[in-house]
Amino acid sequence: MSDMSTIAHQPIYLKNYRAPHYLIDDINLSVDLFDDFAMVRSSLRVRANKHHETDLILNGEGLELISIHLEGRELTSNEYEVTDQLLIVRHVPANFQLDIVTKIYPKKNTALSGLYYANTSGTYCTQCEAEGFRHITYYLDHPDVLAKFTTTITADKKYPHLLSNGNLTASGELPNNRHFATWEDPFKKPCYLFALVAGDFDLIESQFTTQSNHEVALRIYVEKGLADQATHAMDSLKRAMRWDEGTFGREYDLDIYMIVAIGDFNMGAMENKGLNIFNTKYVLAKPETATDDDYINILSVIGHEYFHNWSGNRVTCRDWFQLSLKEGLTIFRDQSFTEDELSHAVMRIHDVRALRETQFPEDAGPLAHPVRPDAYIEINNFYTATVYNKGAEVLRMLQTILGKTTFRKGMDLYFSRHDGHAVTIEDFVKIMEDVSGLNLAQFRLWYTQAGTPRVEVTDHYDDITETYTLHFTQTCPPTPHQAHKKPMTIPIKMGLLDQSGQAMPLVLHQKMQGLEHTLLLTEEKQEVVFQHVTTKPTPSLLRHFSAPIILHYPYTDEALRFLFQHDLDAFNRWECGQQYSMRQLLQLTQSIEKGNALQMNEGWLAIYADLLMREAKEATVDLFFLSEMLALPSEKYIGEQMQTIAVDNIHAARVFARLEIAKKFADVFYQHYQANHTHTEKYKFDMKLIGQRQFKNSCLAYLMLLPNYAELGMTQFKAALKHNMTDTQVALAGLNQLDSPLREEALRAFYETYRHDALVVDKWLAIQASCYLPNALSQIKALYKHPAFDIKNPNKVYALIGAFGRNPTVFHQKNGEGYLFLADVVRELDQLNPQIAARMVNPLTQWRRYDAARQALMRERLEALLHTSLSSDVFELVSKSLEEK
Ligand code: B3K
Ligand code: ZN
Repeated sequence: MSDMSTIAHQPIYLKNYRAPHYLIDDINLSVDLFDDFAMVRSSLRVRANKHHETDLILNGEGLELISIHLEGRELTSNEYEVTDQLLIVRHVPANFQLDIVTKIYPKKNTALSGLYYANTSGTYCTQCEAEGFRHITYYLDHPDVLAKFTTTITADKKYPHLLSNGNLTASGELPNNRHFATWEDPFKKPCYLFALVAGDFDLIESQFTTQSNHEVALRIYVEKGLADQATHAMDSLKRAMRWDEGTFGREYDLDIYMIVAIGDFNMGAMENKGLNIFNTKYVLAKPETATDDDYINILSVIGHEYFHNWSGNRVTCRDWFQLSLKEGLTIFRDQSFTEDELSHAVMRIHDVRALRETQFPEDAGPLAHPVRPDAYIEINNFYTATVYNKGAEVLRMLQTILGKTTFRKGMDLYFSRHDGHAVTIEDFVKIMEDVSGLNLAQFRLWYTQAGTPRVEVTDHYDDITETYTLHFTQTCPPTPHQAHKKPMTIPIKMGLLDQSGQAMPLVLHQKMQGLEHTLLLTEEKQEVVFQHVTTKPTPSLLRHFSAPIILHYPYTDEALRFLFQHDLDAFNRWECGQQYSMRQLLQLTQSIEKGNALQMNEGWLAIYADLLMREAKEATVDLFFLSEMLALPSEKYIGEQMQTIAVDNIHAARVFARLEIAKKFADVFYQHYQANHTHTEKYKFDMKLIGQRQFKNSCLAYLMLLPNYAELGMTQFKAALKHNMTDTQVALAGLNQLDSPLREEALRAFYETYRHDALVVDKWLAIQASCYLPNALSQIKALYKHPAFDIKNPNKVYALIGAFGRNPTVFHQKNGEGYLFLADVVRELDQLNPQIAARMVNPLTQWRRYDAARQALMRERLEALLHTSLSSDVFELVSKSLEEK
């Protein structure tokens, strides 16, 4: 690794946190937008904080400083110093006015951080979290500096909508076909929540009356002509507002709530106060272009950004190490919201699947970090599954341990005690201790220890004493810079089933605990003895996934099948099915490795028979849930169970199993398909219809593995095209894996139909990037050059390159071509947009999990990258992934 690059990328440590020397109470910002540049005038009211030092150090990057005045007097060049990243004003008084003018170039901003011009939408917009504001003007760009913002925007009238945070206080005409608008945000906020938008939009409007009868104007701004695609987003917003009042007593606080949808956006969305900016992907939906999953994701992301108004905006983070304070909490809130609104079982399954496929590998790899990291080089690299999703799991555990009522009390106290402040995770945990009277010292380890804990469970039944004993042993593997771990507090929600599948009463310490109980593990080894257990029970453990751990109990195949049928906890029914399938898939993988003949296990097929012939026919069946029960564990998750991920054998095993299931149950799949497929029914976002669509499409996906049914897929594809994207996409995804002229025909028709709809073109790219036919990589490379692809547009990169990186057999093909292609893309991307480049490099950083030949090829690419000039974003990930263990 070259010394130069190491010196340029210095880590920042939590232990070095200091309160700011200066505070800014008010900022008056005026942004004049011109075709080629923007002038930014910022008037700051600055005051010394407790520790008065005489130099004021402001952050600023890529700015042209035009002038600087202190108390109205222009400073001479020896009174301040400008570096690449700072503006240092020497010998300032304790309280003063600072006026700074800078010039910036939004159209040249390809990193999409700060103020930029979004090409695909033809609008100006901002993204300031985490450190974008310093690309707009010199400022104390830290979350613990809270100021009142007044913002004036001037622009040509071709941008009719000029928006910023808070309430509109003035607007009007200016000479030269220009106009202005002034916005005032009454709530003090850190600059990462600042937003500005200038553009031409269609607007959909509605109102919401809060529980205390406050009228709020709701506005969603979308690209011209797309207003009909914002109705689901508007509906989702109202559902979120109502839910947060009912569940957490949180009410909205401004007169207006605005959402703007932008086509070029690095992330999903951003919670700027009163003016959320969203990726179009999480706003726009209509039946012919959006799938059920898109509709669900919109509900959840709209909810997420709305919930941030309290968990993030009213109470914010002291520093970026506390990121999970707002992100973990807000994910927890949005997960609870979609569970309540849609389905407790299915949403939990989705969330756990995502956790296992993204966060568990992160926790087991070279980039593992605690939910509250203690060092970073580039904070944007820490918007991770660990900070977000594991952070949410930690709060879910806290709610489980404290009980809903006490947890809610804690939330209320958190919001009232810290309203208007920038606080820490410790402040949050302290409150939960205050309201519960519990000592959470050990629980805090969830924030500081990285790695996924593993819990081994064994049991013993004594029919003489009628006691049943569970033995638990917990361990947590070493992670970078953390060799040894302490035992953690782990809540295990559980129940016992008797031989007929009935829940057994749980008696502990001679006390009746009901039919379900949460055990709290705290020791490395622990034992729990249940009394009055009249027959040998089958334990159902970790219900609803009550802790983010890997739990292992040595179930027999029969016991798994039994729980799969009888467990009262829907999540665990699914989980037992997954465990059963996982066993079989791992055995098949081994058989392939040894060159043995492959055979399907009868018990496994019996599970499918039971689902399809019995459960699917019951009057009360939940088809949405059933479609989850039909799915096999993903290749990614299978690989996670192995020391060395056998990419090709896993793929072959899974293909074999799916094909055998399809063959065995073709007729019944077809019956269910027919029974649940309607050509005429209009799409509705409704749980029953979603269930039907998901189930019949699961059946279709199996059927399409059989040559006889390719035409059935094509028929659905053609009928659904232009009407129902859920049905279109599933059929296309099936056709996409067929070496048949139907594949080309469908892909062509799809593109011709939707070539002008950016979000649907993204689907077209992602589907092809998920193809595992032999020539897939060359097709992906061709798409990279296709006019539909645009490396400057994050959604296009996520669609093509993101999906390619998740396509195991193609990315990991033995000749290393996949690695070479990805590394080339990352290098090109890093020059334009480091945040996106850093996201794309991730699959290479997992090199230690593969065989020696692949390891060598992946390392070679990583080392070559390190010898080029990299952004701190990519540098941090690549260098950490190469560090000696
Ligand atoms: N808070 C933003 C994420 C910002 C990411 C900066 N790299 C969106 C969200 O989590 O709601
Ligand atoms: Zn968030």
